Amino acid sequence: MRALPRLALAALTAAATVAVVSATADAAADPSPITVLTSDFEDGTVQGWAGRSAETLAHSTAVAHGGTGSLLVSGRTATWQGPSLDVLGTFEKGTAYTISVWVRMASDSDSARLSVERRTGGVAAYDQVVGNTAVTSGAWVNLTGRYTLATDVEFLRVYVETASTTGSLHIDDLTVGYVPALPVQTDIPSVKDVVTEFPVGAAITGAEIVTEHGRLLTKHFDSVTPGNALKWDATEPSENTFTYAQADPLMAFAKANGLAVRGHTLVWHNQTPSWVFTGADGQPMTATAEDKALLLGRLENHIRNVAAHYGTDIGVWDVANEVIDESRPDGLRRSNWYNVAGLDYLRTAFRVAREVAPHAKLYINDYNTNVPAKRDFLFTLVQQLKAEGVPIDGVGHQVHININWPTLAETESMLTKFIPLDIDQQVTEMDVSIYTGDGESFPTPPADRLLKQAYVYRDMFALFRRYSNEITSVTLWGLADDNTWLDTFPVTRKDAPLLFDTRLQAKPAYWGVADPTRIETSPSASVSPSVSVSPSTGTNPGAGSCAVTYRVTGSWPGGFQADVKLANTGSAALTSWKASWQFTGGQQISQLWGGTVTQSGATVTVGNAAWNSGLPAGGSTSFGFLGSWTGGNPVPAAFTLNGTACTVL
Ligand code: 9MR
Repeated sequence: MRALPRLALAALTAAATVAVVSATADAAADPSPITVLTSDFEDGTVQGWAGRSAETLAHSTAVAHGGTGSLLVSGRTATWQGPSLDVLGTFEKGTAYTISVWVRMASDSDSARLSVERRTGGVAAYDQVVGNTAVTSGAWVNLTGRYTLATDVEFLRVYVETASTTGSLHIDDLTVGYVPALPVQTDIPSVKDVVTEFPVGAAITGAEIVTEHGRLLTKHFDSVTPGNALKWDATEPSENTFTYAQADPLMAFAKANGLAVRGHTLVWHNQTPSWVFTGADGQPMTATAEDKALLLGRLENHIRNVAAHYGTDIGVWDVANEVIDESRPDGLRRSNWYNVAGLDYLRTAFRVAREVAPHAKLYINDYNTNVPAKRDFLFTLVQQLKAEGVPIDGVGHQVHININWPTLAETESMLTKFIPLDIDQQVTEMDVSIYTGDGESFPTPPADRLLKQAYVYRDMFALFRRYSNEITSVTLWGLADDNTWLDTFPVTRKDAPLLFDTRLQAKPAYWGVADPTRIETSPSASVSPSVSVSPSTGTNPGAGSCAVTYRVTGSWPGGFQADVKLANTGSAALTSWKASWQFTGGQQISQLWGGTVTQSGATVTVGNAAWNSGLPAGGSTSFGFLGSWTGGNPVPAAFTLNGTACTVL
């Protein structure tokens, strides 16, 4: 292990802070991470690593990821045994560390995962950083994940373990680094002060109450939803053993800061331990009277304990989550709950929740409620249950959407549909993905997507505010783009669905909610050149009447992402446009958006797409691309627009 000396680290941090401050007007520029730990095993030692039990750790030259040495772990007698490294003196609370390590089995094939063990007051907790990943003896596999310590600890170790075998394994080239946090902007309006028709909330997980994340939460939001901490697997991992270790710190923070809490969630088909659906005979439950009674008993016990633990501190509960499946003829999801208990699980859940938390509003929550078939099944179910006297107070619309879907009209129909039921409605998990298909992947969010997203947020919030008689709160599913479930769903790629960027700075999306007139003019939108779509006439801007801004927004070994802004500084409008330049570093464009590209050797020509052909006098448009480079990545020196040389900004 090579830990950087504290002084050197302090100097690096100070230097980085300077760079960071100047980056606030340019939120897309991510500085290089500061490395705090490395283990390369090139010095013939085990560099401070130890086993988790009685395994044998030795320096090895049998295989190496980089250089000639690696760490060999042998003599494992359980899958949880593996190499571990003390990071207690290295990790600071609230800092998001990126941990990367290479793993290779000595002879078996298995899956490996990367975790952190922490202990507070002698009680151990295990946080998974990277889940099971296939590993063999034939190649090195990289495990990379992010970890933020949320609590005070007296023991903290990073470790690697395997899923099913106990064979020997190698690790090599661990690096741990972080990108220094930027201070939360205090000179911008708070979302909660702008949107006064209903409380606005955010979901948080893990460490998002400490340092800058906590400040972002309290500056902008009235309410908070624990994203995972109140789910069944977190609160009752084994039968009748209740633990609130995850939720209690969030709840205490909410109370101390005057935040309302949405309780999420009491009954769900996900994140529910398998023991819940295991019968007295040890077999998976089926639709027998005995299994049904056992299941409903467990459900009642769970709700009585969890809802009572927080009493009046939780004013709204998502009692039931995602019970509709519109592909079924009756629209009811065939979950274990339904398969064993039919609709009685819903009747029990709402009845018990009302008994234990009579003050709380009780919700049925679902996604894609803008899809007519799903919306209608949900409506019918709520109507039926309410007619029976089941105490449902509200419908939660998750609103996990993207920049192209759904339309505003579909969203409005989602709201109007439920008005006749005379119940409350809440938007419970809103985020707006920048992706419109599974095949897309951008290392850095393209400017035109962020702009489009800002207009979606503007229009959706305007709609919600118009329906403030129906909507009693709007919650976003996350605080900032550094922590979103969409980074791994539906495929692994970096998404940017929220109001604040990965460094907690306001995005154009934020201005879409806070002040739409500033979407394109605010400093945070300087990364988002305006996209002109208005039709216009004319042909050529004439000499010297265009300006080009070419920015590399992300760069990595062999690859990069860039944004290009074209401004028509002439007096004539263009009905179509074509930009051209020469690369001098062997760059090759692999994917371009916002235009159509042809590249012949070093010469690149980008023409307009069908939707952005018009470029009025004084207007501008932008496109972006991913590319590779071999000999370097110099910025092109000269550009033309429709054959005319442009000023390069
Ligand atoms: O945001 C949650 C994520 O951290 C969990 O890994 C995931 C596991 O199921 O659940 C996410 O939250 C979900 C919410 O509870 C219900 N609606 C969909 C959300 C996104 O998956």
